[in-house]
Amino acid sequence: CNGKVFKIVFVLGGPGSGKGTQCANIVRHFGFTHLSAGDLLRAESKSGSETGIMIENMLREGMIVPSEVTVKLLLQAMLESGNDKILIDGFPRNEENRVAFENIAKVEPEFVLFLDCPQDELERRLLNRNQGRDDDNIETIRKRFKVFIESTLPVIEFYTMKGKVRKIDASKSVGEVFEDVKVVFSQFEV
Ligand code: UP5
Ligand code: MG
Repeated sequence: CNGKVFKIVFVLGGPGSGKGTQCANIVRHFGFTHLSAGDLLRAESKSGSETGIMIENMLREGMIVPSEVTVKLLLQAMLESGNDKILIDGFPRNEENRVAFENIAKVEPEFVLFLDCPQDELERRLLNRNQGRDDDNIETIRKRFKVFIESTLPVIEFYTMKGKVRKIDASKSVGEVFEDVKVVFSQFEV
């Protein structure tokens, strides 16, 4: 990627599993830059451009935005970060995302942090979040779960086969989850 060698960690898990929350802690303790694909897409959706409107409609339906849009935003943010240690939160969400990123960025993740949490707990968290996200209503939340199971779990399975997945029980408290996250990142010397 422009001659720079990035150390990438993908952070995956169902909607509301705590990806954003845990990434904020990882940044503080381990010096990574946190890039949330969803946050980048939400920012882009407000641009008012044609692509922005397309993104807004897809997010409202819990659908996965085409990788050409997401990968471009991620690469731009990676280069702008000035950091070589990057947490990519909520991406790749399907095989198409994964292959596009590998082909364009020409980099594989060091490992994949998988925040595993049962659906009823995720639903409770998202319905309580109250941050005005257009996709935090029960209909879209259910669609997001379905897309996670159908499209994102296969990506996690792919990396499991490669021995790259570090799975954590994300149903515990924020602090307890972070204790387990710390063990994973402490073993990874960069
Ligand atoms: N909370 C967190 N941890 C907790 C804990 N251990 N115990 C109790 N409560 C906990 O947390 C969610 C809520 O739970 C918060 O209120 C938090 O305080 C509490 P958060 O850290 O925000 O969880 P996170 O996993 O980040 O949830 P988020 O809703 O962001 O996950 P999604 O995967 O649904 O959302 P994302 O922003 O990644 O994607 C949104 C949409 O963008 C997708 O549906 C898709 O349409 C689109 N998208 C793409 O198309 N392509 C991409 O590559 C990425 C996104
Ligand atoms: Mg998030």
